Amino acid sequence: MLNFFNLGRKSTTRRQFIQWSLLIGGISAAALKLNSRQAYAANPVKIPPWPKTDSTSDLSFDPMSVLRDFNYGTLKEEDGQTIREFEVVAHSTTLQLNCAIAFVSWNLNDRVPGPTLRATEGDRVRIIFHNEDGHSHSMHFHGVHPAEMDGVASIRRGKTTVYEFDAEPYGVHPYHCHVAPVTRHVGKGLYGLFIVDPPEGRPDADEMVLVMGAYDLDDDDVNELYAFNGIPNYYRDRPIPIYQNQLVRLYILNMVELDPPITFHIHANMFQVYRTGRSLEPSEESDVITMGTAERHILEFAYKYPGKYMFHPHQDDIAEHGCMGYFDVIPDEA
Ligand SMILES: [Cu+2]
Repeated sequence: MLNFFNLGRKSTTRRQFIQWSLLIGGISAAALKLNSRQAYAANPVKIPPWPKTDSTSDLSFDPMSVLRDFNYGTLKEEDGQTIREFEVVAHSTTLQLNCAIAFVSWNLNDRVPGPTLRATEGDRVRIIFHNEDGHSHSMHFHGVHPAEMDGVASIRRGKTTVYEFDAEPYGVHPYHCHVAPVTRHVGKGLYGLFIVDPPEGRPDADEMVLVMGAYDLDDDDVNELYAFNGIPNYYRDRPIPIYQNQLVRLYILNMVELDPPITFHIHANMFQVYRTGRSLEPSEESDVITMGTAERHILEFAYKYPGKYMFHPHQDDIAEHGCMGYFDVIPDEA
C-alpha cells in the first residue's frame, strides 16, 4: 500500500487521492462485511425462548408464533416426482384487533397473514385451496408459473381447487386473493408469504417474517389501523426477543392497500438489503427502505448493543396507528 501511494505521490492530485482512498475504503468495508457474515455463519444460531402469550388474551392467533413459523408442506412421491403439498383453507374469523375493536377477517388457515409457505427453487409445489368462506376467493402467487396457475379465477364458496407449479425463481414472493375488489379482499386479510430458498441455501440465521397490513374498518377506502403480522401494536406490547450479535434474517412484505408506498425502518442499526430476496449477496445497506404494495425483501442485521429498539414505517401516522414493534436484544453472555 505504501508503494501504491509513493508511486503516485508526484502526480497525485487531491481529487485522485480522494478517489483512491474511497476505493481502498470500499474494499476494506466489503472485506469486513464478508468477514462478519462468515463469523455469524460459523456460530450456531440461538433463538431466545418465546414470551408466553397472555392467558387472558382474546387473540384468535398468536403473532409471536406467526413470526418464526415456516410451513414446508408435506413431501409426496408421485410417478417418480417429488411434490411439496400444502393445504390452505379460507375462512372468516373475528380478530380482536385491540381491546375495543373486533374485526371480521377473511383469512387463510385462521391467521393474518396466512401461512408462510416455503420451498426450494425447482420443487414442484401443490397448493390445495379449500374455500370454506362465504365469499369467492382465490390464491394468486407472485413468481413464475403457467397462466392457468395464476390464481386470478374466483373459487366459489365450498369449492376446492389445486394450484401446482415449479417453485421459481428463488426469492421472497407474496400470495394473495385476486378476486375484485382486490383491495377489499386483501384488506380483510387474504395474503401471505411464499419463500423460495435458493438451492444452495443461505447462511444460518434467526429467521423471521414481518408482514405489514392495514384495516379499513368502516369500508370508506381509508385505513384506520395497521399491523405487523395481523394484530396492531402486538410487538410494541410484546417485544421480539433476539440475541445480541446474532444474525437476524427478516423476510418483510408490505401488503398495505389504499395507501401510497410506505417505508420500513429499524432503530440504532443498519441492515443489508437483498431486494425481493433475489440475490445471495446484499445490494445495499440502509436503515430505511421504501416498499410499494406487494414489495418484499430480505433484510439482514445483528444488534451490537443490548436493549429495546423500535421498528416501524417512517410514515409516523401509520406507526402510531398500529404498525409499531420492538426488538428486545438480549445480552450475549456465551
Ligand atoms: Cu378473496
